[in-house]
Amino acid sequence: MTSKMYRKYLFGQTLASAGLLAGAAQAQSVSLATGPDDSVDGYLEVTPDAYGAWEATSWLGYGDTFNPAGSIGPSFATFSALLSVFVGTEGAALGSNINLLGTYPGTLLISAGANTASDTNSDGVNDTATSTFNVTNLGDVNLDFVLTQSVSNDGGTVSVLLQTYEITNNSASPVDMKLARNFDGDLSFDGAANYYENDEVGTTANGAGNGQHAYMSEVGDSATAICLSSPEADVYYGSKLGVDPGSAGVPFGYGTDTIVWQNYGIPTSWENYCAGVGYDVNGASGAQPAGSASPYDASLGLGWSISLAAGESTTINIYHTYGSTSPLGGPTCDCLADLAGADCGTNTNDFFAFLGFYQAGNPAADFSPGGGINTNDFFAYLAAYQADLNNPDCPN
Ligand SMILES: [Ca+2]
Ligand SMILES: [Ca+2]
Ligand SMILES: [Ca+2]
Ligand SMILES: [Ca+2]
Repeated sequence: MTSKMYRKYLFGQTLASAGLLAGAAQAQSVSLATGPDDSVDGYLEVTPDAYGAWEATSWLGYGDTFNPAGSIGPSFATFSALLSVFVGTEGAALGSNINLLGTYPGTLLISAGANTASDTNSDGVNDTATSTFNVTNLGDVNLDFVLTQSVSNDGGTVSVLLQTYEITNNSASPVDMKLARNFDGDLSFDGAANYYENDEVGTTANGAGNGQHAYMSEVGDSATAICLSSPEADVYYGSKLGVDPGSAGVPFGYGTDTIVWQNYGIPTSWENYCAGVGYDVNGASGAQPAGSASPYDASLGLGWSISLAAGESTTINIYHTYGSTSPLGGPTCDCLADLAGADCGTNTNDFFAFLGFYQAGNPAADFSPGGGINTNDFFAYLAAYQADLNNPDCPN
């Protein structure tokens, strides 16, 4: 047993011996799947609870199953996946798993209603769930959430879980909050005994114009990739244990630990950083990037900063795309030269971003056919920029 597994095992044993696991409600977890047959390439099953969290069976959750394109059969991908909310120095991990609640002793109170699953495409398998929950401090924090979760397949080997969180501030006071999504994948598709030691993280978000996202996969195998994305997110990160973004003294952890918790949100030095790649740059980490430490555990995250007036609502969409390094679904941007901020608007900020990518030889500057970055790409970018200036959908 590795140190990571042993640590988690001990934690579970402690809870079990304390009697805390007896009758523990994994509140309202439901199975959502793309169809009845897990032998089909692209098959996806996830088991989220009423808060949108799910965990591996080894951590007393109900797991997930994905069948990647090709000879690899159905296998599990997630250790834990959850959203956390922070208001100042108060916070809550939005999940019902007894291990999660032990790891993140929240100061905000959470309570959920029913998680109701349905079969929207009449294939005999539930694919959509709806639920509501509340986050409060019994004082000036009172947030109501309406959550819709659905799985779908693209007709091929890529499937997606879409989670839509509608958030309403029911307090009489305005609220500033930070949300953090954690996806601690432990990809088992390689079949190795220590399957979670050899995953890589990467991103293709920079220059893509479709919001912040990052992915993890078995090294170099996009069929096994899971991409975490949100058009509304402000920041992403791709984590490998031990790597210290910007040498800021806040290294990445195992993926399911308390660093984000202790910082009341994603640490500033992690924002838009991918291990082994850097800040605001596309690429992939490999299994053991510089600075990483055994057992090289990998995870992903997204962050949002949201302010709501009394009574105001907002919506965020979180996509877990299985079988691709880039997001399936969600709005895409038709602005060809939109490189800075991925905000579907083209202006001089995008031009300067291009110059930076061009100088660095970053693939985000590859605008002309053929590999490599050269003057052809420079002229192709100028043409794209001019086209955007003439496009009323790309305000500048
Ligand atoms: Ca397969
Ligand atoms: Ca169905
Ligand atoms: Ca693996
Ligand atoms: Ca992991």
